[in-house]
Amino acid sequence: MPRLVTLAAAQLGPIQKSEGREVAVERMLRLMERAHRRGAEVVVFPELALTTFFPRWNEEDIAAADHWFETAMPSNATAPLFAAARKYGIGFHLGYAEKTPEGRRFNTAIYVHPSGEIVLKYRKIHLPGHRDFDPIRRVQHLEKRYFEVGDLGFRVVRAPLGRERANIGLMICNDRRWPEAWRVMGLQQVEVVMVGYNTPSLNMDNRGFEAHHLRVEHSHLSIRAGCYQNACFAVATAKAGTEDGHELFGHSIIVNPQGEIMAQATSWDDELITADCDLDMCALGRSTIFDFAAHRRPEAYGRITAQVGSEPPPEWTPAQPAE
Ligand code: ING
Repeated sequence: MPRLVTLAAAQLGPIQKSEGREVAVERMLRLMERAHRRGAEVVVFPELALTTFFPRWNEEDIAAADHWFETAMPSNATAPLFAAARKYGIGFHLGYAEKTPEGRRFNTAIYVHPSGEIVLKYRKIHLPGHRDFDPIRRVQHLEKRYFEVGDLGFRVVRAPLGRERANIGLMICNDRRWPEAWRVMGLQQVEVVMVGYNTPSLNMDNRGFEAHHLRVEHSHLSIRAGCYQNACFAVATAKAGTEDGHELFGHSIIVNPQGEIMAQATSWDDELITADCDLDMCALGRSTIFDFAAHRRPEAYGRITAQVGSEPPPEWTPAQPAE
């Protein structure tokens, strides 16, 4: 008997710096209503879904950025999302900037049960970009300034998903580029990874040429590989479009454990894509090619946790001197 769940990626178009949370929440409620009509049981919203991608803006005094952060979840502004979840019987994933009562700041994501209860929380571990204003860059990417490295690890939990129960894991944006993030969850038998992202459509590092089409290609490559190599589904949802002149790409996708793209957004605006996912599809990879217990050799992987950066290899020299 298949364990069928209808998953949805609720891609958001741009949110301008001047637009408040209520604008984003209103658009998200429309997408939840559409998801309900489509029979979707879970909706995945993007990273930092309530505001513009503010790490592109430098604030000397970090407290001046506090208005981008949520100090409560749900809050008055986000309570309608929790009410809609109960009304439609839909679970949802939400990415947002979190400021804790102790004043710590994280790039955070939660998965919320249709009852409105938070099932799982994750705080972004791989923070790309830089800490201080970088004059070389075309656009700033100050995630290391505004957020601490997440302290909750890559946890997987078995919880209701639609009418079934599934092993659910969360990651955020840049995490998808790091195979370690996928594998730590694969080692917990993750079946559905929910990942939101805000990714510039052009390389802003200004430190070398990257062909434009590779921006989307690299994102899809990372997600498809993660799913295939860990026998899981992923719902990857973009915030897209032009925010105050800065373009983010869309191309949200739902991927199956064979690494196949089941559905893809084609706009750079608010768009809902859905897929009927048979969670039992994870079992094939997990019991054959990626049967970790049968095939993995951790004794050969020491460098992966022993090292942070890479180091140059030893030089080879010929045993016999050249004539
Ligand atoms: N954004 C980008 C991402 O990882 C980036 C940053 C883009 C890094 C392209 C490397 C290459 O998709 C966030 N928010 O992590």
